[in-house]
Amino acid sequence: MKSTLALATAALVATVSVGAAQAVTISAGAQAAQGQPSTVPVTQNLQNGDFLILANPAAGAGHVTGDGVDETTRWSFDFTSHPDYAAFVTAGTVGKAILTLQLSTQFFINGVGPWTDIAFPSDGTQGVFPGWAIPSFMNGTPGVWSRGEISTDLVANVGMTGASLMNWLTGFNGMFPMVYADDAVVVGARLELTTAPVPEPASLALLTAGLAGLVWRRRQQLAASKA
Ligand SMILES: [Ca+2]
Repeated sequence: MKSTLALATAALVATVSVGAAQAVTISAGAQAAQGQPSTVPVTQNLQNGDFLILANPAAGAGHVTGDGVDETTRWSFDFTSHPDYAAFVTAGTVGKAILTLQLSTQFFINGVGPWTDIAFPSDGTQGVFPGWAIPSFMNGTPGVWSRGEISTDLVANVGMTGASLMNWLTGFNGMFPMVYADDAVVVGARLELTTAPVPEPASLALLTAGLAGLVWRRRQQLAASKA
């Protein structure tokens, strides 16, 4: 009885110690073949490196796929080959999700772009919400390509939950489908996921001390019952 309790307590302390390990971070990127792609007719999709730019026949007259106007772009972040992927999934919760987009556009309204754009995890059917409403962060002249980079934390700044992002990641077995729309060419993208904070060392020490106290008291009780 006594040894069983001691073993169980040791196992519990060991489990807590593993949980107190450093936060795990995994990242994945996607890259375009061309920042100003060779365009195709508006009725055709355009694969631009890792990014698939979807045809949009509803775009206005004169538009083509790849001009960075009224276009939806899809890709997947591939975490499957990251060495810490398994450890990340085991940790169970996403605490931070830093999404970085490099955009190239020639579509400026009142000198700013992109215009009313959005990005979020999506496989084309379902998604994780709320989406990231991307502010206009580039200045430029219509018809002249400009490039810029912007980042956000999808949890802290956008309002997606860590649980829904983890479900998305595991639901696609380490692939992480994304969508962006609609007035720029996505040149590059990166997603860095970090596990949620672990218990503070102080509270962990208290927990361990509490368990040690329980073991000591149980031993005293056992000793007393044998006396
Ligand atoms: Ca737009």
